[in-house]
Amino acid sequence: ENEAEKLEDLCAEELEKHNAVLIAHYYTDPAIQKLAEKTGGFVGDSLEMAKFGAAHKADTLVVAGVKFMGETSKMLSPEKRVIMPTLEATCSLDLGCPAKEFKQFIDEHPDRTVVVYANTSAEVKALADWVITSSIAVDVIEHLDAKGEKILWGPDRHLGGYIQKKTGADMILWQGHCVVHDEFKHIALEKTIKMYPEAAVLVHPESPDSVIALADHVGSTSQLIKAARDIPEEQVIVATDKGIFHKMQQAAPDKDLIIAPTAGEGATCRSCAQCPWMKMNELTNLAGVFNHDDNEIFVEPDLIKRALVPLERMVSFKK
Ligand code: CIZ
Ligand code: SF4
Repeated sequence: ENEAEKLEDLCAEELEKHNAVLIAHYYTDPAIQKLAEKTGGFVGDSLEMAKFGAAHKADTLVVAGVKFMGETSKMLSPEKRVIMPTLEATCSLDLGCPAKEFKQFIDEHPDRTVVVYANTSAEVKALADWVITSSIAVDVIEHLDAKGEKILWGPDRHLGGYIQKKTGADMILWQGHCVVHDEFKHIALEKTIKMYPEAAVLVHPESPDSVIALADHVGSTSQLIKAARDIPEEQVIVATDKGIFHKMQQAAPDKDLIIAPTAGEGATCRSCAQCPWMKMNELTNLAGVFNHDDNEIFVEPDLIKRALVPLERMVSFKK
């Protein structure tokens, strides 16, 4: 047995000993995703992760992802213990949307329905009428627009702009962005497309609109995985965190997956299609997750009560 296998076994033993289940995001290290698969846990997008956690019988949910995912899991399963390999793992959308300033933004537009992306703090969710993920974003905004509602959207400006274009809804956007998706580049992607003229282009809508414009398919993580499986093309260029390749390759085993370029030629990228916070989830900190008490997620009961209103709308939304 090599070191990595030993660590993996140790993690699996610890999970079992503590009646815990591992719930991982698509963007985490494949080693973490494999462990979740092997131990009866789950790999998915943030909404699927929270739903899986709420339905599971384990006492403890180990959430490998970023802080807002731990918080959402806790709010949907307040009776369970929710712990994370590290509480340092956050998200540039969450960081770029402080509750106090977002509250001011809302107060400036009292006539608007407040819709926030799941990638926000519990405090920001508690201010919202709706929480949505990218998998249901367009459908929910269409539903609200049809009722004549005007929207105040936060925090991702690219996703917001994409939904606005797609639905024609009246939307005012908070100007946040994801450091990973914001780095996908139009010109460099055009070059990649020239190199692989037969390839289909799949893009996550947190990417800039100039990159979305080159896409054959735009969608959430789970939707992109389904697209990779269902499209006829043998080659697929993908603009999202490359952690997704683990599950995408399982869904489309014979296809050639190519990561979209994150910066112009010769330039250095900050994230290189890898979320710096997702990357903080490692087998080493996962192995020790039960040994200390400073990595548990707590959310104030009053905050849970308020945030659950828009969260439950998200969970029970049907097109
Ligand atoms: O970019 C993210 O963090 C995503 C795609 C989150 C999610 O909803 O799974
Ligand atoms: Fe946030 Fe972007 Fe990382 Fe997702 S990939 S957690 S949106 S910084």
